[in-house]
Formats: sequence, structure tokens, C-alpha cells
Amino acid sequence: APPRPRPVRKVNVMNSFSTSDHVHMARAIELAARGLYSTDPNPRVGCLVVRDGVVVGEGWHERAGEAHAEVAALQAAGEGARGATVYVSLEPCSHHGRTPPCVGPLIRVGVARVVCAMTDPNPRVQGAGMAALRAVGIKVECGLLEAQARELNCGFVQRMTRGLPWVRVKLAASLDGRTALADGESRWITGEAARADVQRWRARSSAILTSSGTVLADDPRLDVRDASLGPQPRQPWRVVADSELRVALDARVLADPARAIVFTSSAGSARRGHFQALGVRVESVGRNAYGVDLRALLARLAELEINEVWVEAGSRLAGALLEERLVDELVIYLAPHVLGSTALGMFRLPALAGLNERVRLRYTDVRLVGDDLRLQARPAV
Ligand code: AOF
Ligand code: ZN
Repeated sequence: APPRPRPVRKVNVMNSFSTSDHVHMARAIELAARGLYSTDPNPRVGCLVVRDGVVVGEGWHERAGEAHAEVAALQAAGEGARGATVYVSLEPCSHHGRTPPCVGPLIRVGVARVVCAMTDPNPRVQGAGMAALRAVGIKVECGLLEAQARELNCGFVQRMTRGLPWVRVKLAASLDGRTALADGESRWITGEAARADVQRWRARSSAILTSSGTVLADDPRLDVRDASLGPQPRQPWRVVADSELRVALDARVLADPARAIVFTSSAGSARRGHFQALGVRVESVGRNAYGVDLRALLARLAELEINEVWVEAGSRLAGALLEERLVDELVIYLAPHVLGSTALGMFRLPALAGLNERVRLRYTDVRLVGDDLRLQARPAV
């Protein structure tokens, strides 16, 4: 018998949202992205006030402690906000944080409808903002362009929901996946455009994590110094995993001690006091085969309101993070070079007993950056 035609399954495509709803939310997310380099530890949020199809106000969150996106957009709209629809990339807040709750002004000015891209994962909000608006008769809808909104705040979402930051591991290698010659020589594998790209990844991150091995070998600065990001860009925390407290007190990564953290598992070490005297924060975590307990290190960073961690180190830390399933994203630059099979690989991992033990990933982006190839990949779940 011929195969029966499969019935068309009705899926919920959220058809309550119109084309203009999509356009306005896309704009709200675009506005949110303006805060990419500045809102940390707060989420990037954008907001649009639309009255009779006309945009009467736009706003975005620029800096923690300053106005939330909704407040900025309402201010721009003034009286035009009465009866309007508000598009916001994150559920309006209902709590007193550094600033008062946004539901207050939304209610006072008398907006008619609020569309949000996603629920606020902050346990202090988590639906309470939407409930407060509904309670006074405002129409509230949620879930429009949710994936895009989540992506923009991957770190904030992960910290709020899992108590861990979003971890991106950067690696630069030759086409054959080699990071250094066998003697360790590794400088400048990738080109200038890739290094400029790295600057932007660093700049959006809350912290840059490296290992004592990398600090001892290369003494990197791991700072943000891209002129296009303004004269004094926000510097992420510099974090060193250093179980034995081996790094030098004048290591360049500690140049701004007030923004540096060293994680150790030798709690009693006398060197500890030397770092603290400099103003470097020293945190103690347990020890395991790698050195410091990386999961505990990351959990502690989340407690310190770190959303996105950018890892720049060697194959040992990259391998350990991968093995412990702590990597959320790999950002890999491949130079058009071949270093050969005696050079060092990207991830130091124990030998696999079989192919079924391989680490499975899924590519999420691939592009040319200058002369190099940039691959992004995430663990396949
Ligand atoms: C923002 N910007 O536009 C929105 C946020 O300490 P506060 O008062 O700045 O509150 C921060 C929390 O407010 C944040 O964790 C999130 O739950 C909520 N919404 N935050 O920074 C915004 N709408
Ligand atoms: Zn708010």
C-alpha cells in the first residue's frame, strides 16, 4: 500500500505575535546589545515603546546601578507611553535591586500591553514582574525572539539558573590543530585580525581565566586594550588557577590587583599573604588531579557575579575543563599553517578507551577572520 500522507502537525508557533511585533522585538534586542561591553554584572536589556504603530521611545540598560531599559524607554516616550505597547528583551523587574522595580513606572504611566522576549531568570523576579503587570489589567505576553534574547545574556542566565558562569575557551592553533612546537614556542600563531577579535571577546567577558602554567610561560597581560572600545574600556577580572601559588607577584596578569583573583588549594601557604598585601584577592578551593577544583572555582566566580568567563590558557586547562564538562563554548582560531604531528595539541586529555568516549560537539559558527578561520562549537547535548 502507498504510504499514508503524514498529517500536518499543528505546532505552537506563537502566532499571537504579528510581524510588527517581531520587528519591534528585534529592535529591542538590538538596543540591548549596545550594553554588550558595559552592563556587567547586569543583563543586557533593550526596550521599545510603541504607540499606534509608531515608536515613541527607545531605551537600553547601560550600566549596573543606572536606569533599566524600561525606565530609559519610558522616559524617552513621556506621555506617549499611555496606552502603548512596550517591547522589552527581558521580563520587567519587580524587586528593589540597585534601582527600584520597573513594574512601578510601567503601571503608573498606564501602558496597555507588555511583550517580553523571556522570563527574568533572577529568582527575585522569575515571573513576578509579569504577574504584577497582569494584576492591574495590563496584557502581558512572553517568548518572542526568546532564543536571541537568551543568547545575548547566556552568562547571566547560566549564573541565575545553574550557579555557574558561561565558559568560553579560546584556542589558537594551526590548521592541523597544533598550538605550539614541542619545546613550547607558541607566540603569534594567528594573525592581527584574530587578535583584535579576541579583544572583543575579552571585553564582553566578566572575567578572563588562565593557569599558572601560562602565566609562568608567557606572562600575558590578558587585558582589554582595543581603541575601538573607548579610551578606558571596562576591564574584566583576571583570574589565575594556581594551586601552588607559583606565579610571580609582579606577573603582568596581576598588574591591576584590585581586579585580580588567584585561586589556590594550598591554604596555608605564606605566599598567600604576599598576594593579599598587593590587593589581590586569594580564594581557596579544593584540589584534584588537575590542580585546583575547577568546578568549585567557577561556582565561586558565579557567587562573585561573574557571568561570562573567557579562558585563555594552554592545553592542560582546556583539556581539564572539557573533561569536567565545564565548557559551554569553544572559540577556535585556525591559522593557515601546518606545524606537524610532533607539535603540541589543543586539549590534554587522558587516552580514550574507545571512540564512544570522544567529546561530542556541534559547530555553531564558522567564518574567516583575517587570514584565519574562526570556529565556534558547543558540547552536543
Ligand atoms: C538590568 N537592566 O534593563 C533590567 C534588569 O540591581 P538592579 O536594580 O540594577 O537590578 C538588576 C536586576 O534587574 C537584574 O538582575 C534583572 O533581574 C533585572 N532586570 N536588569 O540590569 C534592565 N530590566
Ligand atoms: Zn527593572
